[in-house]
Amino acid sequence: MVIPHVTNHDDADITELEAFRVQLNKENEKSGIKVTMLAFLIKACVAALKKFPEFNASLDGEQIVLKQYFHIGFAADTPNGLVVPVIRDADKKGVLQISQEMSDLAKKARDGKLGPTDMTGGCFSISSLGGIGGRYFTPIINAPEVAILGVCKSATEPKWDGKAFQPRLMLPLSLSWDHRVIDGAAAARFNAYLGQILADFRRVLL
Ligand code: CAO
Repeated sequence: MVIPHVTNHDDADITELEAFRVQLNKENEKSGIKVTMLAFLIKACVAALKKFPEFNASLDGEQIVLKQYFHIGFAADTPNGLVVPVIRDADKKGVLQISQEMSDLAKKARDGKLGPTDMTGGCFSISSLGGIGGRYFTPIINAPEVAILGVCKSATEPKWDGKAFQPRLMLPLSLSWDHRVIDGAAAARFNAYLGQILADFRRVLL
């Protein structure tokens, strides 16, 4: 299948979110659950998919099918190659539960033990190279999904606040989308909204 494939790049300020994540991990040290940036990204994407429903869709021939549920796939690198396990109903789960499920699924993936139900039914995917490196890339859409978010390694950068440069932790985002279903303005808005949520997570409550 040939998909007219476009990627928009943007940055999100995750300074406060990363501080919160580090604090949560200190508080939860004994629980054995490590809260990851990817778990927050899944929740942020669910909020963006609710606001921009055309991203939570699939193409069935000429027909656009809008999904009423939020199953989010995440790319996992394994000794046997790339797999995309799916967190089902991510809208109904908290960041701690998503972190735990992701860790279990990533382990299953590395051990080659994922079953077909662990990898099917996704609405939207995230591919994080944050733990490895790089700035931006073009993630390939996981058809029949119509969009995928790529994330690279965050870095502290000087940002002008109107009076002075401030050190801010910036996360590079790369959103690929299917031009038959989505247009460039919507993609830019999706990234901008995602950036707003990641900068101040209270916005998911709005
Ligand atoms: N920026 C900077 N550092 C980051 C980061 C980011 N965006 N995301 C994660 N990190 C850091 C974490 O803080 C952690 O550091 P410590 O070990 O010091 O705590 C380390 O990277 C590992 O991160 P993590 O435990 O949160 O794991 P993860 O959620 O990033 O990754 C998984 C899990 C399964 C996605 C990963 O192992 C993997 O397979 N990544 C590759 C995915 C891939 O191949 N994508 C390309 C597919 S082509 O489209």
